[in-house]
Amino acid sequence: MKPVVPGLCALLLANAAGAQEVTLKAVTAFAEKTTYSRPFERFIDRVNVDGRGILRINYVGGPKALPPFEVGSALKGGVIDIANVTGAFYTNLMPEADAWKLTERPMAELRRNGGYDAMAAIYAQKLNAVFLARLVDNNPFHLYVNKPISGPDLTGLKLRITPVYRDFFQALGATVVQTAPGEVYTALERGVVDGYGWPITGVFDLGWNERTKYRVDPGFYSAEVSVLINRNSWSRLNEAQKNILRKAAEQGEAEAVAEFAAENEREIKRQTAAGIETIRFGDEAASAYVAKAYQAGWDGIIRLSPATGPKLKELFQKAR
Ligand code: 173
Repeated sequence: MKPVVPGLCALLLANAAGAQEVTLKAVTAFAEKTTYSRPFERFIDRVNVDGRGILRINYVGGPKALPPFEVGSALKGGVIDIANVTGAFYTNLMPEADAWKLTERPMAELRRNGGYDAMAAIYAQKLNAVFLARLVDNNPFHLYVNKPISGPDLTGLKLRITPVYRDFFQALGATVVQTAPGEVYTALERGVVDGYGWPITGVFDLGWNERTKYRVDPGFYSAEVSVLINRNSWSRLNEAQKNILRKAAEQGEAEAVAEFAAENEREIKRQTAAGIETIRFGDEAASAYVAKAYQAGWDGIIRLSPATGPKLKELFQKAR
């Protein structure tokens, strides 16, 4: 039947509560259908199945739609409603967001011990956002290089970074240059950089395996990618709509640790098979390397956020 009044049918078919379907605009800071967007794409699918007639996410895409380092301000300003992004990409607005990389406790514990609440307050204040779910965890970062190194001394190396690696790599003597993931391949190809920081997974997504000789072990930190929603967009939702997002968020966050445990293993084998060699430090150098990573990381957070940094450190670091 053709509706006499356009839109009337849709209105009549809307959910039992009588509310109209709400559409939320979403972007990801990582290339579509790659490692760090896939968990978010699953989140969207779940919301759109569960939310039929009530709530729909309109996925407008990745870095082609919006540069990764602009996702934070687009979310804050309400240009987009939902973002899949890592804290390092919006430190310009919220330096504390980069502290997620330093968590040594699972999110379930951080949601109980006040760690989540402390961050949520900063998200509300500085990003005008609600932190819905961490979809990536238990996924260490590594240094990848094209020149061999014999120990944790990076003097003379020029490395591609984001804020995640800046303080650590500089503390080890490296020169650093920040780029979005989309510029890494060209930087390697042209020899603009001697290596880069990146997690254990995702090296194949943009073809970097073709331009990578060595992975340095051990890894350090825990990569974080999360779903955020603009606070005004969140406030406009009714309880049924919020519950659809809460359910998919909870499910995604609960899956992350086991999912990445499996992916990390697969990816190590795949890198080896692709000819990426491992540079492995001895036990003592390895412990010193990881200790320095956390030291430099927390010093950086506390320098940028002297008021909140120490409290986050207490809540995020391993109980000692
Ligand atoms: O290296 C990066 O671009 C980065 O900071 C990051 C963070 C989380 C997941 C993947 C990459």
